[in-house]
Amino acid sequence: MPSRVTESPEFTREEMLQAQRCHSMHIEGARYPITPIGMHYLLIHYDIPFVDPTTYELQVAGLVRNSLSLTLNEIKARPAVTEAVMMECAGTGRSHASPRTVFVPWFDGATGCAEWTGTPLGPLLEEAGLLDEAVEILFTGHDRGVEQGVVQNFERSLSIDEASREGVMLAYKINGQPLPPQHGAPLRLVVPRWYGMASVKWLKSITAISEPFDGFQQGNQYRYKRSADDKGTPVTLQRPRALMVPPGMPSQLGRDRYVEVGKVRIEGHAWSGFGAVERVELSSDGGQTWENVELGQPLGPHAWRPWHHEWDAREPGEYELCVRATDAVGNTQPLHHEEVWNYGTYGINTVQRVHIFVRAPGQTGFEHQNGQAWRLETG
Ligand SMILES: Nc1nc2c(c(=O)[nH]1)N[C@H]1C(S)=C(S)[C@@H](COP(=O)(O)O)O[C@H]1N2
Ligand SMILES: [Mo]
Repeated sequence: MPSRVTESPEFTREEMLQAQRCHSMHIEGARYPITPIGMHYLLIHYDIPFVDPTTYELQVAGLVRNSLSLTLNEIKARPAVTEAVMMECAGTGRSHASPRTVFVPWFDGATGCAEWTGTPLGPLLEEAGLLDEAVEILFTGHDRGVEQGVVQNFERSLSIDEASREGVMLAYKINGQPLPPQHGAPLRLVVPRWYGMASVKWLKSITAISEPFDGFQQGNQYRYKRSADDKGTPVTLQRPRALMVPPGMPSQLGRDRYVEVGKVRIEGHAWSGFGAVERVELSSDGGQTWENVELGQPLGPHAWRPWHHEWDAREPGEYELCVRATDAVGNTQPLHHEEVWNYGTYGINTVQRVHIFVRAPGQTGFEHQNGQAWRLETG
C-alpha cells in the first residue's frame, strides 16, 4: 500500500485527526530561546505507549562484547549533560506543497528548541564494546502500529560515527522536568541537527548491527523521492529556516495581522542542521527585496539563533513579510515549494509568509487586494 498524496487545498478527515494528535508549536513560541513544554511540537506515529518507569530496562545488545540492561536509575547515575537542542519534524512545511502526502499537515510550526537532559550515548557504546562487524546502531521504540500495511515498532538507525557524535544523548528530562509521556517517557534518543525522526522516543533497545538498516522508517519513509517507486535518498539534517513571531494582533480565523504605522519590532529564531546560521533577512514585499536583520547569540551549538529587526512600516497598506535564513555552508531557503518538492513532502523549508495590514492610527476600513473591503470595529 503506497502512501496517499493529495492536491486538494482542503484537508481530509485523517489529516484533521493527525493535526490534533500531533500539534505544532504556536508560532508566537518563536520568541522563546527555550520552547516551553506544551508549546513544543509533537509527532506520534502510533499510540503513546505506556512504559512503566519503575520496571523500565533499556537493552543494549547485538554486535557488542558486553550486552547491557540498564534501569532508569542506572541511566540517571551516569554522567549527565543538559543542552538546548533544536528539533523539527521532517514533514515541516508539507501544507505549503502540492501535491502533499496525507499525514500530519504541518505549516511552519513543526518546531521546538527544548533543553534536554540525559547521558551521552558515545561512552555507553564504548562500554558495551562494539565488535568490528558492527556498522550501525539501531534504535527501537516501544510503540507499535501498522503503517501502510506494515506492522512494526518505530525504529531507525544511525551510523556509528553519527551515534557517537557530541550532543547525541539518551534523554530523561525536558526543560528540567521528567519527560512527559508524549515526548518519549521514560527515555528517548536526542540527535541534534537531524530532523526529528532520528530522535527515537520510548526507547526499548539499542542494537549494534552488521548491515545498514533498511526497515520501514528508513528504507521506505523519510526519503527524498521523485515518485512513489523511486528509492530516493535518506532525509537527514535539518535544512535552514527562520521563524518570526507574527507582529501586531491577529484576526481570529484568517491569522492576518494588524499593526499601526511606525516602527515595528520583529523577532524570532533561525537554525540549520548543516552549520551555524550566518545571515537572516527580512522582506516586506513578498520576497522581492530583502534587508539583513540583527543576529544574537544562540544558547549553544545545537540551539536556534535569535534575531530581531525594527521594521519601518511607514505607509498604511497591505504587506507580505517573509524571513529567510542562510547557513555557514551557503544553504538558504526557497521562496516557492516547487524548488524543494519531493514525493513524501519532506524538508519543505520555504520562507514563512505573514500577511499584514498596516493602518493609520484609528483606521478601521481596508481595501483588500482581491477587492473585498475589510472593516475593523472596536469591540
Ligand atoms: N518511538 C517513536 N519515536 C519517534 C516517533 C514515533 O512516532 N515513535 N516520531 C519521530 C518523529 S517523526 C519526530 S518529528 C520526533 C518528534 O518528537 P517530539 O514529539 O518530542 O517533538 O520524534 C520521533 N521519534
Ligand atoms: Mo517527524
